[in-house]
Amino acid sequence: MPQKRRFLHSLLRILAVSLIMSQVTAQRPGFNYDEAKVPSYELPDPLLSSSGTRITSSQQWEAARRLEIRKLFEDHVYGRRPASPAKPLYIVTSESHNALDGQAMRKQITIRFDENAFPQAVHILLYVPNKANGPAPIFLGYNFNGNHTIHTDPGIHLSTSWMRRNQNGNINHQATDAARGKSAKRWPVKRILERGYALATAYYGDVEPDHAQGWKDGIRSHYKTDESGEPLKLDEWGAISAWAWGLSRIVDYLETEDAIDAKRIALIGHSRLGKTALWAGATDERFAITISNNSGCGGAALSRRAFGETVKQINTSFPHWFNRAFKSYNDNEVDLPVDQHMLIALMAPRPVYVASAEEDLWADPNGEFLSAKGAEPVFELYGLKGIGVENQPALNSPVGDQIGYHYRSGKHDVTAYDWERYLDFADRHF
Ligand code: GTR
Repeated sequence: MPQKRRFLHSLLRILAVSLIMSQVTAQRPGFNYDEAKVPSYELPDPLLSSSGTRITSSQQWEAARRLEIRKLFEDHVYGRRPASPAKPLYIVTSESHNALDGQAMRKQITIRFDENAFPQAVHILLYVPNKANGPAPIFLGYNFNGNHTIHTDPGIHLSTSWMRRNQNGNINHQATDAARGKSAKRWPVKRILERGYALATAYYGDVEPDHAQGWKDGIRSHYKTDESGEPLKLDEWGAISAWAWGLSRIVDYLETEDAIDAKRIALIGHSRLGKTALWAGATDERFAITISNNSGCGGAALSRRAFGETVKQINTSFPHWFNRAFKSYNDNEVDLPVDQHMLIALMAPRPVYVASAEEDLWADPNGEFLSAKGAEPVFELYGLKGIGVENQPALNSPVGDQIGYHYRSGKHDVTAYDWERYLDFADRHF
């Protein structure tokens, strides 16, 4: 008997090891996925200003260091952005008070940024729970493939925008009815509404199509000056900054919507849209909570940690996401005046949540944790507790107070598990 048990034990061990190995080899080859092989690095101190002043109070942080760090991210990573449009148009294209079997009000709104001929339009899909008494708190997040993919609700307009993927119901980069509901697994609409939250979403490609020449059909071809009226050249800001600007424009609209409590907006984004959410949350304080789901390199993960995707790789695969200056940090992360923990610190004192997935080694789960952890000293200036633990927690064991974090089992994705944590986090802070 003991022999049989020993045999079973070693069999199980072999199975476990080969499972881990298959996960590692399923990642892109030629990159580091071994924690033991991460060279040592030193992070810039969020509380040491470039003039050498040590920041010891939230007043000092807000008066000087916060702005300084924001500007460093503008200049070296994402780029500046234009002012908000003077006269946006909000066109309600449909409204039903009996959507989803009576659970919600569904409204679709088109934003046109200016009255002039500029064709760019962003289409918002909004659900508000009918059971809400008073303006509802809301989750806002871009979708990857068009509003019609988040639910099979036949009332959702089919997007006519260019679609990045030529699959899952898209033909010649145009959506067809076959694409309806294709991303529904990532959007538990019913559950969000049940828990008392409204939901707003829009297709990020409405703001700028996600490819190297996408700027030609996006807002970057239209806006040529920044917030202070200075010239803003195309390569001085990237698509992530353009998409983040678009999220702020959706907030402009939400502030006019009676059914919504615009003081309780939780912004969520996955992967490249998680990077976008973090930059939007850092630049616009109207986002009361910011949630980064598996955002990885250029998002929550530390750039200096050589693990998974690198700055050089992201700039090579996606030359349009960041500004020109960021490319000078290819193979040269050490010279970056910031690292991503400082991006998370820019949310302070507002709550922020970072989530990683076990099999998502490309996004460097531990690097995402360490960056959330590295933002803690700034939250402490406000007397707030950040993440509260020293090391990355065990799988599926969420931690944190003002900075939430979890490391779930499974792949690079947004799952029901993730959403439950975000809903709990929002309940706790709203
Ligand atoms: C990957 C990219 C990641 C992440 C992801 C996504 O190819 O390397 O940084 O952004 O795409 O957005 O799906």
